[in-house]
Amino acid sequence: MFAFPRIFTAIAGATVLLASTAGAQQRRVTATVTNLAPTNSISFAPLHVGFHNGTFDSFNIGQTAGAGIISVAEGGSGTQWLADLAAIDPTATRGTIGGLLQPGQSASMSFNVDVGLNRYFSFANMVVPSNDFFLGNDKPLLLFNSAGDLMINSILQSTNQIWDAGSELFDPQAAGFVGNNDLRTAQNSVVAFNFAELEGFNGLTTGAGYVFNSQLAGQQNVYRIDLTSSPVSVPEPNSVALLTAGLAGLGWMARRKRASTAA
Ligand SMILES: [Ca+2]
Ligand SMILES: [Ca+2]
Repeated sequence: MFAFPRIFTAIAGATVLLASTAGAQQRRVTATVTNLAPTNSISFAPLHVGFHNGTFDSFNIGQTAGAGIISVAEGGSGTQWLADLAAIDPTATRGTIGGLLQPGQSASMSFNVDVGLNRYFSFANMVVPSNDFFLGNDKPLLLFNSAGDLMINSILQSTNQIWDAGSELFDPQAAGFVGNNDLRTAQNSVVAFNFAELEGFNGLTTGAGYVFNSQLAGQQNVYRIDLTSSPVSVPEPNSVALLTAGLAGLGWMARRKRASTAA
């Protein structure tokens, strides 16, 4: 009388939970980032990413950058950017990949993504050295189709896609990675493409110890995000039903045993 109903209630609860997880189109998504820039050229701060429902818009070309993007571009921090994303879409999957990524280096991270809800992708990181340069997507990128399949396997970023946040004036003395990052002079401008200014850092010693040499030309690939997706393994409904029946059977046997012992 006592043990069996309690076991049954617990199993019924577990069944409901597994069924709702299976219906949520969960995928295991692995993102690998690679710095394609020449040796001694630009490095990148950790990449902040979000898989979301498409309502989060990180910034707009030709407009003043928000606090989230300014924080990424001037100091590499994703705290504000990730909080902004969570405020717009509380169901988003968010994270930060790797550490300082020097030329030739890669880093990976895996995420559980509900691709039924969160089919879009946004990313942002700081380009170093710089005062306020960053990589990021102006418009949310549609990654998954309605069946939950990954439609984009690789996101390439070239020199022509390096943004200037427009928030801090170019000044090597105040630039992250070669100067004092606590200093800044407000630029009061808007988000625009800019990689030419990076040559202004040539010959300066970076925080990683190498002497910077931009070597960058137009249309040159500098960064890649590779994406893979696989189903998250959850028990099939049939095996859940069998497990439930099996455990219920065990509970029934235990009850029988107790009953016969008592008799
Ligand atoms: Ca935008
Ligand atoms: Ca600037």
